[in-house]
Amino acid sequence: MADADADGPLGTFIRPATRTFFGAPPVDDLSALSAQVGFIGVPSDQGVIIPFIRSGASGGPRLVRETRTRLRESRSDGTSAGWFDIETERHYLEGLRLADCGDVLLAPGDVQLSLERITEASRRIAERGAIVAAVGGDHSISFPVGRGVADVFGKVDVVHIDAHPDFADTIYGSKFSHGSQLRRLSELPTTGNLTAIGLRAVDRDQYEDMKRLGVGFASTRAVLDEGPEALVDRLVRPAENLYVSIDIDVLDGALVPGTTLPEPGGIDYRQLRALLEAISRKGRIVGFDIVETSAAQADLHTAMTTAWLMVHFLTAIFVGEASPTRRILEGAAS
Ligand SMILES: [Mn+2]
Repeated sequence: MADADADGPLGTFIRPATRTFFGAPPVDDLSALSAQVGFIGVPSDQGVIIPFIRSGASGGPRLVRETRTRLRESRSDGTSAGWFDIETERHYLEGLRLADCGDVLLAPGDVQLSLERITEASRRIAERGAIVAAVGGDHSISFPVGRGVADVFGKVDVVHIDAHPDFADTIYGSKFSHGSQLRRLSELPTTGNLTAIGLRAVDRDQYEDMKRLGVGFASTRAVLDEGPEALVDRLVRPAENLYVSIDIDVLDGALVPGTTLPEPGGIDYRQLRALLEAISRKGRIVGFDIVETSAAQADLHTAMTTAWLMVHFLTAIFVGEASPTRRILEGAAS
């Protein structure tokens, strides 16, 4: 059979020197973006609580670009060659239009300006009709990315998947760390229902605040006891628009030694994948981020896990039988 790898943009045996996410065509003019998924790297360390936590998540986008899943590089027409799944004996995502929109140029020493740039990039990708797929970076980026997506879609429900709630009003006096971004998202008038899943390392005051402010939440134990599908069905309400924020540290610390703050006792890859598949059935996915893949330990295993998770989530979004995103996009295309 034909080798899916052979049909690269430069022919059979060479590839562009600069790697992009999944070999997607690079886009440097967002106003000309024409894709179903727009990847954007957000190489931020600015939200990390230093010196208590080791930084390095700014290297996440580079590490994820360097990995290689079974999702093959672009065909000569620029669309994805897709990936083969032996478990279902099907080929997924062939012909999907992916684009690598590059990295947000963060403003050195100016957090507010950096946040504005992240929001602007996300808004412009969403305006072009692409799902915003942001790769962090530390978790503080979810607030500006989610804000940019909500600028385009209006009401957006948020699902936060993380070992930690990141729901502190302030941490050491700052409102924009990687421990506060869910709280900032909750304050946006565009944010609807908010759900946090996979929690196991939680300060009591954040637990009390989530209860007081109506955030739906589930501990890691609840995911294990109920199972991912039943838990999502109980906790995540059907939504018109959904933004999903995935901290890779929701996985057991042994599985992701290259994340910023690995926590023991987490869920495994299959359980996280099942959570995302169940969430993809709850509403149109208008954007997601995947964060805290860190270069501090130069761990390509964690980056590979991150990349595979994106492939599996995109497959659920674009191929899943009960995916509202798929129905909406097919309706728009016909
Ligand atoms: Mn987090």
